[in-house]
This record gives sequence, structure tokens and C-alpha cells, in this order.
Amino acid sequence: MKCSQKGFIMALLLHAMTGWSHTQAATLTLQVTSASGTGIEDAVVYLMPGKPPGRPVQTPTARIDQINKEFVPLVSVVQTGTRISFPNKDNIRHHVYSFSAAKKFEIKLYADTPSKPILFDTAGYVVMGCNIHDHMIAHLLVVDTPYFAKTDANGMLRIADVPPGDYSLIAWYYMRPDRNALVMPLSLKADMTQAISIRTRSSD
Ligand SMILES: [Cu+2]
Repeated sequence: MKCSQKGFIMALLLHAMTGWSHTQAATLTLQVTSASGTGIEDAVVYLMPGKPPGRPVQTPTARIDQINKEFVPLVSVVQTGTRISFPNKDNIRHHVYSFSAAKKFEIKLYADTPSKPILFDTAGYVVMGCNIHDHMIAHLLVVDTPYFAKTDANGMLRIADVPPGDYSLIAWYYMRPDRNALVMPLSLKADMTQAISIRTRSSD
């Protein structure tokens, strides 16, 4: 066998091997836009597998700060079973609460970081407020899957490390929290880049 042939076969093998390793985990890259094509910030997209993912909670803790009498971030998404802490970065006290069905809780008037994070163990939408500052609001979506992400200012998001398979892709937007903005089947075989448009208002 000539040297060039060996090289060719080596290249083929290498290609097959990298191709194979790609199918072990795929990355989904999405741009989420409105019907008019504008990138939507703070939209949540998650992938529900046909069978339970069998993967432990990816980020067992998360945080929602209070800075200048605002919740930061405004929108969060976590996997069911995540604990969230609520550090108060202001030099006034806050009183965080939620009456949402997915999680009713209250952290009475406090400064600094409350000692116990709150466990979110039920999937659903949780809206939080502050008893002292009525304008403060934070939106949280708790999802039964480790495959989720939130869009940046340009409407872009990435969900990495997803096993190839069949999923329901669900988009959710905090301006119409009681309804999904989009549900579609997604067959993920390898890295994929796609654009989706969602409905952004309750009246849509
Ligand atoms: Cu407050």
C-alpha cells in the first residue's frame, strides 16, 4: 500500500471516529425571533425527551440576586430539584415571596444572603415579588429536563451535550407565561442550528 493510500484511510478512519463521537452528544443552537424576525431576549427553550433523561440535576444550585431593587436575572430557568438562593445586594431589606402553585414560599424581611436556599421540586411557572417593593418581579420556569437554555439579547441560545434522539422542543416566554410560545417535535441526530419564531404576547 502506498503512503498516500494509508494517509487517505487514516483520514477516513479519523473522520468516522469524530463523526461517531459527535453522535454521542449534540449541541442545538437556536435563534428565537418574533413573527417579524426580531431576536427575542429572555425566551426559554427546553427539550423534553421521549423517555426520562436519567441524568441528575445539572446545576443543583442557582441564584437570583436583588440589586437596586430589581431581581437579577429577571428570567430564570432551572431543572426540577434545583435550590435557589436569594442574595440581597442592597443595603435595605427585602421580603421575597411567591403565591404560585408550583412553589409557594416566603423569605421574610432580610438583609445579606438568607441561610437556606429554596428548593424548587415541582415543574411549572413561579413568579416572585417583594412585599416591600411592589414593582419587583422575577420569573422562573422549573422544567423536568436537564436540556434547557435562555436567549441572550439577540435571541440566541445554545443547549449543549444533548444525547441524540427525539424530543419535544418547547419555547416559553415570560410575557405570556400561562401558555407555551411554541411546541414542536425535534429529532436531534447531530449538531444543529435552527431559527424559530414564537408568539410573544398573550393576545397572539
Ligand atoms: Cu424589596
